[in-house]
Amino acid sequence: MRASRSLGLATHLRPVLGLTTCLILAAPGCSDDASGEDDVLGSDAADSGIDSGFTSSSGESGEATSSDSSSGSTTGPLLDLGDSTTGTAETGEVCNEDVDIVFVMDVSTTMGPFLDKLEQEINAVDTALNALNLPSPPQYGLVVFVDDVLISNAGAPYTDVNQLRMDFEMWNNFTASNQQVQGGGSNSTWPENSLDALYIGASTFQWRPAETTLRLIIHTTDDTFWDGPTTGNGVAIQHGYADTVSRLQLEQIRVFTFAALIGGSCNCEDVSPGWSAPYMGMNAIPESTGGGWWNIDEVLANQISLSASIDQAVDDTMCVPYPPPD
Ligand SMILES: [Ca+2]
Ligand SMILES: [Ca+2]
Repeated sequence: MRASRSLGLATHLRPVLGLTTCLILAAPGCSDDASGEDDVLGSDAADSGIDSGFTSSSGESGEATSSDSSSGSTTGPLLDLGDSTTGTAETGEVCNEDVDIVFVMDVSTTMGPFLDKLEQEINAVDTALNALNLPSPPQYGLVVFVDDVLISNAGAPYTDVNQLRMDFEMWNNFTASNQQVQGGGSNSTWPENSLDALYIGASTFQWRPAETTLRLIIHTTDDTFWDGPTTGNGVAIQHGYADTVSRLQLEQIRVFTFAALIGGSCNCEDVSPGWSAPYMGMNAIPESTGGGWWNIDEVLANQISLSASIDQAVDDTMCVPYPPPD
């Protein structure tokens, strides 16, 4: 069992990605080019000023209220990078991997405003990635879900970010319909099918080799999820929570989630389990996969930059070894 620790890495957001510091000597793809960049990782979440939504199981659980304006920052992702990136001398080596990002998007009706932002900011994300001088251009994928799931391009990558943006726009317009993504009827239930969507993203997208590729899922939802196998809103839900986590880990995919704390029909339900808090005794999915979590409501309130958050997810995980399964 590894010594899991949640790190509040984002005491500052870096809007422009520079050279990524390779923190681990033995990480694949590391070059020998030494750089003096000092990529400081807070060795203790308490030092960072970031409230850790993963580790707190107290009444403060998931409260992402850190807006430490004195440091000019907003809340960053809560990252769990395993236990090997802190407490050791940093090598300062420069390292680059290819980057594959699959967007796994809830397209139920309330998600329109978030998709507006994604549509507006995806080009900035792509520009920042291209500025990293990656071995080859970034590739993207798209999975959309309500109670059912659809993977775009049959799992083939988008190589043109403008095509991806047009598909974001199409699905953004779709949200107003309150329909299922495969056209099977309307959505009358609050839970959505995040798990099958994550699973299909992991299993069906044409990822490049894990040995040379940073594999990221950017997942968004503002609600809870069906835990399969079951039937939800008349749709067969295939996969359960543990099953989904195992597949993500097998494929070495990190999940970065933009999700809510409070939601449901009363707008009073705790919707954090699985995303920023444990779910039925299991770690949150971002924590289990070496990813991170942001509060979607802070993005919508312009307290967090969507594009800077995604850039930072890449910057903080590039060449960092995938955490061993719990
Ligand atoms: Ca919904
Ligand atoms: Ca539903």
